[in-house]
Amino acid sequence: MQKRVNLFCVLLVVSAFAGCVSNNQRTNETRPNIIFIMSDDHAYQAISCYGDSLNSTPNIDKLAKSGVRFNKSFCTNSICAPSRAVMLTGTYSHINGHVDNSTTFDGSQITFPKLLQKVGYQTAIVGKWHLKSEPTGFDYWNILPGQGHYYNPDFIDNGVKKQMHGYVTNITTDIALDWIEGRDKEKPFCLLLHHKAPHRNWMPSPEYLSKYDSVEFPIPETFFDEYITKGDAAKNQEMEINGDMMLAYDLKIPEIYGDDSNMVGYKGDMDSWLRIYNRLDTAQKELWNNAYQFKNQQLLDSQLSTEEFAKWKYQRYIQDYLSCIASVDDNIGRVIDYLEENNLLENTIIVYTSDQGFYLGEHGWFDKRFMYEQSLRMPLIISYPKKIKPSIDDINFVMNLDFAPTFLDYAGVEIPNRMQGSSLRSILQSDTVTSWRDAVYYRYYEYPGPHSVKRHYGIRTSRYKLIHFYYDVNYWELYDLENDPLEVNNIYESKESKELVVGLKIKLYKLQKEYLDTEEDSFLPAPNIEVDHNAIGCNVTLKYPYNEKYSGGNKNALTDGIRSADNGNHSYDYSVWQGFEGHNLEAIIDLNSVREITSISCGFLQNNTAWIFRPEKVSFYVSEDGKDYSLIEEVATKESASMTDAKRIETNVNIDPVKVRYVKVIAENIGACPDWHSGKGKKAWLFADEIIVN
Ligand code: SGN
Ligand code: CA
Repeated sequence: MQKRVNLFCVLLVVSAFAGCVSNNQRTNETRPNIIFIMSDDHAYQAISCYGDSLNSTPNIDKLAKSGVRFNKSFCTNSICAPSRAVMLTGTYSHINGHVDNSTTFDGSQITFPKLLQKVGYQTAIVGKWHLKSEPTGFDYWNILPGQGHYYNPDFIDNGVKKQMHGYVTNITTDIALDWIEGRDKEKPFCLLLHHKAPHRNWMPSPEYLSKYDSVEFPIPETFFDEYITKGDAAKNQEMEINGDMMLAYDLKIPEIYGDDSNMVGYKGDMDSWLRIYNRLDTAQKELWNNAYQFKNQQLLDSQLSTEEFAKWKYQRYIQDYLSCIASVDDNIGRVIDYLEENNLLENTIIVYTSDQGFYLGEHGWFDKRFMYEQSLRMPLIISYPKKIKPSIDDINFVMNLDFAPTFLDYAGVEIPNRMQGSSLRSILQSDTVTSWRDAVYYRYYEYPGPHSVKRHYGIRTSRYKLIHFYYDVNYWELYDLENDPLEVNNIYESKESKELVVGLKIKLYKLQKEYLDTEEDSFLPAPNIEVDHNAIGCNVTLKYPYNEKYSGGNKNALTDGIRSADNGNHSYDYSVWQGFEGHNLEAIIDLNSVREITSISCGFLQNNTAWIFRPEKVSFYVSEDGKDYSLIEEVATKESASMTDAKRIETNVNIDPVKVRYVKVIAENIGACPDWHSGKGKKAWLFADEIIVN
């Protein structure tokens, strides 16, 4: 609240000032430019100014030297698209609606670029966007589709897709600098320069392919963590360097499979890898092969134990990851140089951050999502030579929630009440800050989902962290960050923690109330639906097998009386769907005796982003003896409204009552992903949840 009062004073000053100067003067003298640089998944552990770092990032460090380095900067929901939505709107995920990566951003809501644009800022976003809907509030946008590619990436330039030649981090910077150069120099600007790097699958630029070949990085203390005091979420995640990284796609050792296409994971891994590798042109491939083939051969020639191989994987991961960061740092140097040469440095707020933290082998992990420190904490550096003193090291609890209010505050725009963060201006400009938050509230939703990190929420104070895991589990973890900075000793159950837990829960519930997030069951996948019908429990014979990965829970899932809910574009519970990869669903149901039936139906999933397509045609047959089948009807499924939203499609036939014992359903898989799809030519999936016979 204190902050709002301050802001009000600022606004009065700004508008009084505006009254006595011309618009141009006001623009140039009082309103700063903003360059908001963000990388994807850049861990603070990989920035040299953040202490005992693994690498050297001279340009990011230079920014820190000229401004403020935040040491306690946190995100509200440690995952890409949600964090970006928080930054744009200044609101928590449950307010802006973007709770997970599968959501489509509602671009009609208030964002800071829109408000800056309204008061005469030129606004642009270049690079990663990831919010699915088209950017709103930008005069210029040139974004990577989806996650983007490292080599020869496609860009969508104000709606038009074109492929660029080269390395993504350099190209993103080129486009950004071109835009700054070509802007209207009479107006202030706000540029969001958002890098894809160092996101998975960590592909270094040609000049850095061998950068860390001779460096052996220290293995994190918790690399072989067995999660002894932790609950099911930590034990069942799928983000372990040793167990979950793909050998070709992540670790760049496709040679390891030799001719053995029966090796576990071979197909999916090689598909993913080749799709990426084949973007390289001949010259790039040659550079790539020259760099990797020799080191890969060394690995193949050595006889590593399981533990040694795990350590090798860690080294390869960190080498590639840090090499990607070397390009990010170089390109930040280019931006600083440009601003310096063009006399823009003084009056430009430069922010460097990442969408969240990242694991670099701590607990044995890569990726993020958990509320544990490495993914909760984000790097954050802000420089603004005109107003901010150099070399400040700050320990206030700041959040990605605060970015929007901060930009608006500096631009002299009123901060909308809807925004839940606070302007960092008082922290940035004064030495002692009174009345600032002393705890952060966190909530993560994307489960079921990639990497299988269970839903949780919690509170972090300066000393403690209390986390509640919910949905399909119900338990708490508590860490004493002072005595246990590695978060390996969950003390929730200990007797001595009792009083502490009570106090922390009160604080947590208070924050939930303040942020309007008091419902635990919000944004859950809709529960599955129980249907009563005549084929429940009946034996199903499949002509082509379902893929074991998506069995629907059991082999008779198609007649178990459970189907998925129709939950629009929101996350589906994949556990009820039976998946058929690259071929048809052809099922015969034996009703055990001759019965009168009047309808047959079947539910299918369309989720194109997950390579799951509706069948174009579904044919329903019946038979009395299981030998002669008569076709009842062929049903063509209709295209659903949007290709990006997931949708359940029910196909149904009504029949004049007939007496039959066998029912046959043939649903035609489209076979291969269509030309417009990223999986073009690769096997398409067909998902069915229940064949309902009445
Ligand atoms: C992809 C990655 C995951 C990553 C998510 C979310 N797999 O699915 O490792 O967690 O994106 O990342 S990959 O095989 O496609 O690389 S995020 O940055 O968008 O949140
Ligand atoms: Ca079912």
